[in-house]
Amino acid sequence: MGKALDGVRILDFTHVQSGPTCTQLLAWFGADVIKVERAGAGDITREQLRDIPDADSLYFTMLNHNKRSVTIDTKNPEGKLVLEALIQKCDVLVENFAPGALDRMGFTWERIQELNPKMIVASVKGFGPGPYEDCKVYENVAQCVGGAASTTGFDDGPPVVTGAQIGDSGTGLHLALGIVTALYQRTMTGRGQKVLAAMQDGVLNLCRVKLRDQQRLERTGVMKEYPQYPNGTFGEAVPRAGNASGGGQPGWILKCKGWEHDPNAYIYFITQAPVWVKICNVIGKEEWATDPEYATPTARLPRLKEIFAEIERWTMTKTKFEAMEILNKYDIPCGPILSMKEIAEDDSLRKTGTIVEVDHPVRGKYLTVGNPIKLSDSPTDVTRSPLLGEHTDEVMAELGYSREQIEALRTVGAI
Ligand code: CAO
Repeated sequence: MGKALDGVRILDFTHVQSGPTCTQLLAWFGADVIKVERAGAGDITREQLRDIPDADSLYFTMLNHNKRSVTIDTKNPEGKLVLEALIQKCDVLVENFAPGALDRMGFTWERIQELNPKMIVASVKGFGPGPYEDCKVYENVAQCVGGAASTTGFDDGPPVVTGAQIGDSGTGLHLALGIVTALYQRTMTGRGQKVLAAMQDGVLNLCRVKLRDQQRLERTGVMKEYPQYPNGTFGEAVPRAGNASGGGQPGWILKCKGWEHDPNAYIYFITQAPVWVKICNVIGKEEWATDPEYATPTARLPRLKEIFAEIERWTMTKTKFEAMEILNKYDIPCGPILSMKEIAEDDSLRKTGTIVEVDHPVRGKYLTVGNPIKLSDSPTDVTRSPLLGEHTDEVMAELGYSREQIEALRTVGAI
């Protein structure tokens, strides 16, 4: 079966996490992704957080599947010519260098357009145009400036960053959407364009509901579904809401059997209004179903702490999986807190290709997260990440270089 992006060639000038997640997705959808790396060194993550000496790290391998790797010194005049040939041959250039790095290399938007007017140039940057546009940015910085950290954690503690890489992988995902959209527009205009995904913007997009709450707070001075209500105080900005649900369905994380020893023996429990009577029956508080102090969502809001404490008395008598099984029978929304170990061992995630085992010639077998987006006509086959420069000769030959020319470029350090 063909792939959705068959025939699309990507010049992948990305490194670390944000850019590579974007081009990995495009590769999974069938694009030919040619990763250009610094000769002799490669993407810095190849050697970061190594668990096996001299083998590409999991950090690198898990972000660079299904790509080809060529090494080019793009500051070498002859290396620049190779890059120019690649620009002429590709549809999209994706980069996430520090602001200005591509220009300093001599590849301004204007120069790229001269070489290939159909080229789409897609960039991840920390910030969009403005006072911080020249700043370098990493994941947690993006979480802090995009509104995630100030709204995550507990009210009596400091801001907290999340384990989900919403700044890096989240922005990579935004950029991938921008790229396929620009490719679609190109089918009508015949022109390339610039695509920018700023990490601050990507995080803020994912924190949209918190900007909603900021405005609700300014209008009413209180947000009744937040744990600060009814006894705490609200300040001027959206407070950290602990484990409260984001919307109008109150939820909280509750202890389950074994919580004293297992840091993940917890379940997320949502007191969804339509199943309130079932919740009362399951936890043995049948009287709450008709008691006017508990029977309606509005009546429950000031009592959520007490209600969750009562539900927890029930969840603590079950393991998180037992609780999940019982609650699911009644359509009560809930979810066990799964550890990474449990996720890695989950059969259903392996069956769907969301967790995949990959073999690598140097490091051997390892687990990775496969394509989370499933297309019925474009299935994903996850293949291992390339070794540094593994495809340099192959790609150079495709660009029309002879064996002698390739050797000569290698001798001068251009590739
Ligand atoms: N040949 C020769 N030189 C190369 C090259 C190649 N193949 N590939 C890259 N380089 C050079 C660039 O030309 C640039 O040199 P100059 O600084 O002299 O212009 C340099 O390598 C690129 O460096 P950088 O500044 O991008 O890298 P850094 O490690 O200092 O910074 C990062 C890393 C991530 C902070 C920065 O790239 C950045 O802010 N990127 C945008 C935001 C982003 O994606 N952040 C997420 C990173 S993942 O957490």
